[in-house]
Amino acid sequence: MALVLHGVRTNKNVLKALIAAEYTGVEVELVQNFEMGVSNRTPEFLKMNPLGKIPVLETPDGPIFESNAIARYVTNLKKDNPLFGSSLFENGLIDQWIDFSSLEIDANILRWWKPRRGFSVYLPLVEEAAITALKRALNALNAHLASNTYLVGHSVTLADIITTCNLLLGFSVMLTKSFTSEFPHVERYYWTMVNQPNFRKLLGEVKQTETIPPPVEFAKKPAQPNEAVKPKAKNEPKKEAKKESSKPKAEETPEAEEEAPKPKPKNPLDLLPPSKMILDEWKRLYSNTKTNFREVAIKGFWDMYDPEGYSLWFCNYKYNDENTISFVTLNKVGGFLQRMDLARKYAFGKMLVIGSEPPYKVKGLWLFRGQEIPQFIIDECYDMELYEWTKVDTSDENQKERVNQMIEDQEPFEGEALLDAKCFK
Ligand SMILES: N[C@@H](CCC(=O)N[C@@H](CS)C(=O)NCC(=O)O)C(=O)O
Repeated sequence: MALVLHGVRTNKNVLKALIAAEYTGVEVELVQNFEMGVSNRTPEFLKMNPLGKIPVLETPDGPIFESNAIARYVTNLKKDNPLFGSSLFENGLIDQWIDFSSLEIDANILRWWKPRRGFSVYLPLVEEAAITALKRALNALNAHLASNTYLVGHSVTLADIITTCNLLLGFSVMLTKSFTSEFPHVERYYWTMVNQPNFRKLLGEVKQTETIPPPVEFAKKPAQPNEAVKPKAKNEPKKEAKKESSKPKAEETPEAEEEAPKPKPKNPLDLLPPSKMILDEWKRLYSNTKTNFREVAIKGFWDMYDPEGYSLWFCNYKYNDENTISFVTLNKVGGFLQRMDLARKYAFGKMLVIGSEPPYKVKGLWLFRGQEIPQFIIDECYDMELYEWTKVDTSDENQKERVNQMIEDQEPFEGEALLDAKCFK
């Protein structure tokens, strides 16, 4: 008889058990007509899990909650299951990676993502700490995967199932390509795993998010944790009772609670008259120029630059006196560039951290589509107001030369050494 699992099929914690069941050859059926925010609030559900969280597995001996425990239980239903490795040591390593991906990866993705969905308070410093910790974990994972196809041994284990499900939420909602490209072995691992037949059967086609959602304090209508799925009004027709399909739907994401996607309004910058400057061409030229930077990249920039379609801006951090610790200053700039992700199609930027000793100065150069700093960036990236912005007058040769020096990371810059130069492209 099939075991009954409570939860929604697109939830990454539910998927851990479903994928483990697929590998193990155990029948696990999702409970019918489960409604997030409703079914998990009933007294019957709270008896199974007092926190009212999914997933919960009903077993012949009683309910189990906590997704990793459920996935282990399902895996244990097959004797000598290779998902647990081939030795006591491998079994220990599998537990190691399960804990690592849950505590170091999943927990930090959630710390970053939840405030941006309105499930917890958005605090920039907390977000920065979460991103730093996540990158540290992904660096360690990346190093391990540089010489290993799977986390443990030479085939898929429960560690891969749980780690991939944890990465699934990240890749689907927060970790854009520009973020993950720092971790090429994690990327390779992730795409290999989600395309394994037993994963694909449940996940369908998996896509990577192209944007990071803005913090909810800037969004038009904050999502409320328990409002995501409201109980139906009495006179609303009841959905026909049917068994949960095991086929994935491409548009669903492994989020905790789901909302109907809202149609995206067109960005006003897309409605501007076309420009002869192709931003991606400039970014490619910048990235690919390794020598003769002045003659090739800088000259190329001015050849491409379209003063009608784009504008250049200098920015100067307003609180340079506070930049007394080098790594905090660098993290601050790194966080700013992360949050600018939403502007990637419309901007290029250089941020210089200047000085050989504190306090460090942070100054930047930005190229934006249009004649003004785009309003959506001002609205959605709180860092913008921490800088003074001055439009570059390109008829002034001194200002043009300053642009060149910033693009080029010229050192010394304005008489001082550079602590770092970061590029947004
Ligand atoms: N550590 C738990 C986390 C469970 C969890 O947070 N579930 C979320 C969905 S991913 C939930 O049910 N949220 C509803 C709530 O918090 O009330 C596990 O791995 O099972």
